[in-house]
Amino acid sequence: MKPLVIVPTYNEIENIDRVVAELTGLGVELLIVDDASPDGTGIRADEHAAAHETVHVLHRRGKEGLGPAYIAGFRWGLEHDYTHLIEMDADGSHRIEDLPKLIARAGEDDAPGLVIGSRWVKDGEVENWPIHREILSRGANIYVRAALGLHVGDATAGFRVYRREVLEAIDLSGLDARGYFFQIEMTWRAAEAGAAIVEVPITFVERREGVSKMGGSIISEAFLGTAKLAWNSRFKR
Ligand SMILES: Nc1nc2c(ncn2[C@@H]2O[C@H](COP(=O)(O)OP(=O)(O)OP(=O)(O)O)[C@@H](O)[C@H]2O)c(=O)[nH]1
Ligand SMILES: [Mg+2]
Repeated sequence: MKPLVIVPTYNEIENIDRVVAELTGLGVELLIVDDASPDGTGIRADEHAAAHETVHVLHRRGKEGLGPAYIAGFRWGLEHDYTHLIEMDADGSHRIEDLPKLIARAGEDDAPGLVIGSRWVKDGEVENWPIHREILSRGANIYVRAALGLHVGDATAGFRVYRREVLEAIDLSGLDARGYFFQIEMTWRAAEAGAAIVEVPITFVERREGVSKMGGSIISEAFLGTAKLAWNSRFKR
């Protein structure tokens, strides 16, 4: 197994040192995908890459959203010889102690195509989340299950491990989602590609430093995108 953790960043200067220290401490390779953060996160990332062989950086021209950043990261990972590509936020919401559990699950004999670090399965948790965030996230997942018939508790989760074969089977150029819908659509595409999807409970912690990059347009993108996906899957084939 040779996993690569992809960490998208936009203005995460308060978080970048910690996330690099945690991941290098685990001995896992990481790729920071920075969208020209005005706060200098990309410059700091380069300094880490110069100091550690296991740290890589991909610079992009400007803020384009989470989806395009991950797709660029996946492409980079697939061009190299990684066996598993992992998504993880920089802001501390995805706890480093949960990462070995996800990787271990991905490496079990049944070799799942996608392992999701899930909040909304038994033993999954959220810490310090305001009630409106919890309602929104749970509601979104009920909607996604009803609309798409996916048997996944947490389809919007952004802490996940893909086997390279699954990403190779998905047409990444056909994806243009920027926010949570990126995760929903990738879950759908992985299922369509025949990947076995398993969930591992995690504790999701509200970000402590820096500010959120997700706004209202990201929510409507997820709502409308899911409806469109459901419509197309029912009537267009
Ligand atoms: N490269 C890149 N990274 C991004 C972009 N938008 C968000 N990110 C990163 O993606 C991860 C998740 O974004 P967050 O802003 O934490 O989104 P969120 O977790 O829904 O929001 P919070 O609950 O407020 O943390 C973080 O590491 C961000 O820095 C973007 O446009 N480009
Ligand atoms: Mg976050």
